[in-house]
Amino acid sequence: MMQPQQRFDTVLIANRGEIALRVVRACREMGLKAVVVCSEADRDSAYARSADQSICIGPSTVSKSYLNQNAILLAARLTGAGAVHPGYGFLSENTRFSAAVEGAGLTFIGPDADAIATMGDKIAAKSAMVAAGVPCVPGPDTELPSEPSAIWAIAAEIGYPVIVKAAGGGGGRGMRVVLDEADLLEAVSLTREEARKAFGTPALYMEKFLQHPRHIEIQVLCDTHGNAVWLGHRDCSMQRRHQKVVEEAPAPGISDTLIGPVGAACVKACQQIGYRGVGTFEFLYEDGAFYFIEMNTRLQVEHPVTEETSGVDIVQQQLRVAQGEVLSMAQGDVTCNGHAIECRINAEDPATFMPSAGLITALELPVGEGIRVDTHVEAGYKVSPYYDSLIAKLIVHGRDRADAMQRTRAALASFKLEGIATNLPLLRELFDDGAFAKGETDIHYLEKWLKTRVAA
Ligand code: MV4
Repeated sequence: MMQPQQRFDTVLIANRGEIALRVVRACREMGLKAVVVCSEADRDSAYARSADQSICIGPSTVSKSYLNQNAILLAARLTGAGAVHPGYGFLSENTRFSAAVEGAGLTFIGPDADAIATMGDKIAAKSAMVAAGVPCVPGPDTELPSEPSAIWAIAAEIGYPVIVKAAGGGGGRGMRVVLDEADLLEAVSLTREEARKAFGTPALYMEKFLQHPRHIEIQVLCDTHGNAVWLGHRDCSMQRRHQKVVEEAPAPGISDTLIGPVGAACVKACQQIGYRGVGTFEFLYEDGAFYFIEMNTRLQVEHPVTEETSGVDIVQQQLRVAQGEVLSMAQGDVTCNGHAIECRINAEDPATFMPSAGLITALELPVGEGIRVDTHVEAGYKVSPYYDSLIAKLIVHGRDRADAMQRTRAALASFKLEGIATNLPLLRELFDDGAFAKGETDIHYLEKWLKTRVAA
């Protein structure tokens, strides 16, 4: 069911940190009022100060603040907000929250609960993509049966190695690689039990395991009138333990002729589903072919690289389509200029990756043409141990990849942050790596590099 669109003049931001500040900025630029909710730990933060109003909804623990749906809905009612922006993480892909927001007569800035539920069920997502002609990883878009002979038959048909995934999983949770048939049944039963406990459903599916893919994603934007566009692609292969470290747009070495039909299929899938808002189609890319794995129904951390290359303000667009506006651009209006790179700056030990909390005693951000830093921290800010370690995103836009990389090196060199440990030294070292400079990386590259590099 399509919700009737209603205009709103106040947006409640159900998030914290850099993304709360990013959404406040978009609201400001559009003449909307922004209300933020915050925990006791975040009362004095820049984004709480920057909003028109901030409401403390509970203690530092996320379950009592940023995940407290009733407190957030109450804050929306008290402040007269007409819409809720969930940011990323927290409640952004929570079916119940989207439904509760709309049930309270407010606009959820994101897709409807049905679309979130479909994409949250990785089997349902895959079958929707198959139906729209989006290329998927070989393997059935149906639940794995329970009879051993049927399970063996599916794996034999796909060919080893295979990967067993939980329908309720995603983002690297609930999956197991199987190299040969001797290990298959045990892997299935272990994954099934984990899935039952972690996701509340034992449903599994099976795919061909791709051994050296890149992670490439396509950004889409849809209005509520059946219009949809894709805003180009990103490469997010540079990750450690499913945490992205560097993202770039466009994905290096991918031609328009190769990815064009894939983007068109993503747009078609959105139209078939009746998708609204922004979304990301995640693909594995190996030996010249794309394979859909998951769709994220939220604004993503790495959206700025697409903003820089496409010139489209993705957060403003989210707010516009949520107001019921018709998309102001057609596919032919979307062009990609130059190259953008994002570095995630984390408060963590560069050697052990342990989170580092504490006081930022000095902060000097890089400046210059094409340099953007999305952050909520400042000198005197205390990094709390309660939340994600992401404290800033350095986004550099250059005329081509080599230019963007060279300017990223310069920006990293002049990025001064004192008082707590960060991954800045690691990023500086990574940008001196030859294979990365050539774009010769895959999803395993960073973890291998971390094991073999000679410590500086
Ligand atoms: C895969 C795969 C290889 N083959 N599926 C990990 C996160 C989740 N989004 C899906 N993931 C993978 N699915 C098939 N059929 C390898 C991964 C994977 C991965 C994917 C993207 C980025 C980083 C990754 C790291 C390890 C494994």
